[in-house]
Amino acid sequence: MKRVFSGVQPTGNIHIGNYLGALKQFVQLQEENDAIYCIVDEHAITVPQDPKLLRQHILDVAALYMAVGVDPKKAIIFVQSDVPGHAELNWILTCNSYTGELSRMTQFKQKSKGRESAPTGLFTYPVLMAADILLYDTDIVPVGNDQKQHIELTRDIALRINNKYGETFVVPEGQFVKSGARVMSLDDPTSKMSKSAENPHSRISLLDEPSKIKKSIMKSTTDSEGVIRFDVENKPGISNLLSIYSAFSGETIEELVAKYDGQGYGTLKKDLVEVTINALTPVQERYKEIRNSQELIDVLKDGADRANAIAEKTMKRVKDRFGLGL
Ligand code: AQP
Repeated sequence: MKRVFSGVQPTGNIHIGNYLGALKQFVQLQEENDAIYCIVDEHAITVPQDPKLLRQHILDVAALYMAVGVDPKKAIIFVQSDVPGHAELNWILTCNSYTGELSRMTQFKQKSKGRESAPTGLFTYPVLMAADILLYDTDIVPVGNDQKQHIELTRDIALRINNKYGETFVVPEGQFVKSGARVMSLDDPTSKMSKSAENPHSRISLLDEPSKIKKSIMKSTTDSEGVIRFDVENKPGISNLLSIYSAFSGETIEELVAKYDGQGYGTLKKDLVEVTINALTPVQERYKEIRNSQELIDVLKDGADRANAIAEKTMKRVKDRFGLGL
């Protein structure tokens, strides 16, 4: 059995990019692996958060994990800050990473753009992510394409420490889906769909009402050519809609292009609205049952206990290698 680990930040409502890029894989991978899924609240505070809202979002994300099909009988579900090992290992890894490699992280460059001075947490965020992964001797990390660079950094840090201190960490691999690994923004298909983007019509959240889903898709940015074909460079909007459609329906891009041959963008968008609503309705129903239940709290408490037991073993090994403590 392989160990699978991944996480989502409780920075807002999960959108279809998070779902198609990461969560859908969480559900598939829990079947034949030893899966651990985290709500990474310590990552969320790299940018200012309203404390009351953050607590709500932690529970929202946990309920959405279960609503999309993550099963607490098959996978551990827990909140990052309930396991102190994340912050502890983060420091040890920070002492073994370099400002040069962290400066090259594109996500940091984007999030700190235009600022003279950025929060240190935003800069060292990829090291905390490395700690999250290495703490659990992870083999596979299911994530969206935007995390590729961070997985590479995690591997570099793990190999660096293994070479210097002897075998300490399992060196993990990222796992990316074919369709939906990078869902783009609906209003600007050259940038990725994001929870924190200002325009709510740039994304579809898993909890959006059908009327909102319809509006966001129907007004999504396309082009003036009027031909439905997959061409990310010249037709990023239509290509994005085709990718989302394919990821939800299971039809290949080629099948979709043939199906819509000679038809207008309006028809494609209308059908995509239906496909999306059909995919999200059962998730929303299950979410309503779970969100305010005691079951959710019990799952997170039990998950934290089980995650802690694994993390403590790793920390003991790491401290031994580094000569820390008694
Ligand atoms: N647009 C996307 N397409 C495919 N996968 C995506 N992911 C994020 N955006 C897309 C994947 O979702 C998982 C959880 O992401 P996260 O919450 O940890 O952080 P993020 O990548 O920073 O996501 P957002 O939505 O853009 O959040 P904000 O706006 O708060 O920064 C990851 O596996 C990620 O790859």
